[in-house]
Amino acid sequence: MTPSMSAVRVDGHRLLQRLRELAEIGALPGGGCARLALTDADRAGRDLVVGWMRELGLEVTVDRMGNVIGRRAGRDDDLAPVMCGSHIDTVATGGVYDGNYGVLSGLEVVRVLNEQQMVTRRPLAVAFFSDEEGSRFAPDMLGSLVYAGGLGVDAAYQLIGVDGARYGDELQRIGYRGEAPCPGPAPHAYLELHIEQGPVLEASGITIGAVTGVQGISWTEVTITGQSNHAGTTPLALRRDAGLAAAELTLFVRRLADELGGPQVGTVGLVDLHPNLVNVVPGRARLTVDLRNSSEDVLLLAEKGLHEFLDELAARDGLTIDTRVLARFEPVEFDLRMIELVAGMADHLGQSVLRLPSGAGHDAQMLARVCPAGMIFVPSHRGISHNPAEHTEPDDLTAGANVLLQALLQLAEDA
Ligand code: HGY
Ligand code: MN
Ligand code: MN
Repeated sequence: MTPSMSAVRVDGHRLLQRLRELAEIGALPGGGCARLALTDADRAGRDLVVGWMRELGLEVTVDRMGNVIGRRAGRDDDLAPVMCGSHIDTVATGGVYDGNYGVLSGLEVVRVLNEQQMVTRRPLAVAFFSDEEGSRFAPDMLGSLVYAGGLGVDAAYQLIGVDGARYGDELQRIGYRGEAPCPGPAPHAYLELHIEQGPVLEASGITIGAVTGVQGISWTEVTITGQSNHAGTTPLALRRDAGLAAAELTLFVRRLADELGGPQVGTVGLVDLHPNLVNVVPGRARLTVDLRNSSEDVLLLAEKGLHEFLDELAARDGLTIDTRVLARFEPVEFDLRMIELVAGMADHLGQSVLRLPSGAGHDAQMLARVCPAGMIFVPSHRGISHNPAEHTEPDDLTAGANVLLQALLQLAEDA
């Protein structure tokens, strides 16, 4: 890497400005944004970012899953590119940094290199992957999962969202059902810059996280069928109350996580009662259970405990309980070289650094199936994310983007 390359830095103000512009799409009253995958808001966000990619002279490719990759030529242009990126879809109550920060920082890197007329040995690629959140179409990280060959495109097209829409139809409707094949070509390496979304870096007073891996994820949809009945006339002993079972399941999931201890977490995020009326005993309840742990063995234990509890509940109250796996990914360890590269670059740039695992899922865990992958974290204020109050200090955003820039330049000189 030439001395001028190691001296180059991003323009943090410009990056912040881009983040603000993208945040206007799907903006929520009072802050934050909602751009659920493949909605009109997602399309508008995609169109804006693709426009920026083209302004930067990137060669833009859209693949059959709607993953978008902007490619910048290298001196040895037939070498596999070094890829960075993340996602620009959000949860329904999203902040403005989750995913967007990694994609727009990648474009800021390209912009700086264009201004400095620097050409890296390997091509560079900036990607945003479809449906990383999985809130509308489960599983999460769907676009990068298919890109990495973990699921077939045609199977992904059949996925039905929480609103009953079909993935393939919605992708067609928003005009992002591209031609490029999935699985996509394996990059030389993949580096994702992301907010931590947890409390560790801020609590430790550390600016940069060199992410060691991602914990395992287990999403289960549970459908409990009892009998709707009159709230006034039905004696307690005769009830087959799906609403009561849903409440007991929610309490059980928290107790299970407490008892397993360590990094175990458990969340019932979606509860849908039917008919959801004041004077009717609920006949049906649909819930989601999100279990996570960095140990696959303990995650399996948690899943076993869940199913045993559901069997007992069904037997006790004469309920029918059906389950459906929405997402299941084992824990992932990132490539040691990538972890040390991030830590070394943070050091080189005079930033404090901590090695830590990711509590959230990320596209990097899918790219890790096909190439050396790593992540850079910056602090989340009070550890808040998936919430409009999500915030990271501008200096931290700039520091993270400079670590990304310098690490990409190093990787792009690989033979
Ligand atoms: O669920 C997750 O961890 C990520 O936000 N998709
Ligand atoms: Mn994210
Ligand atoms: Mn997220």
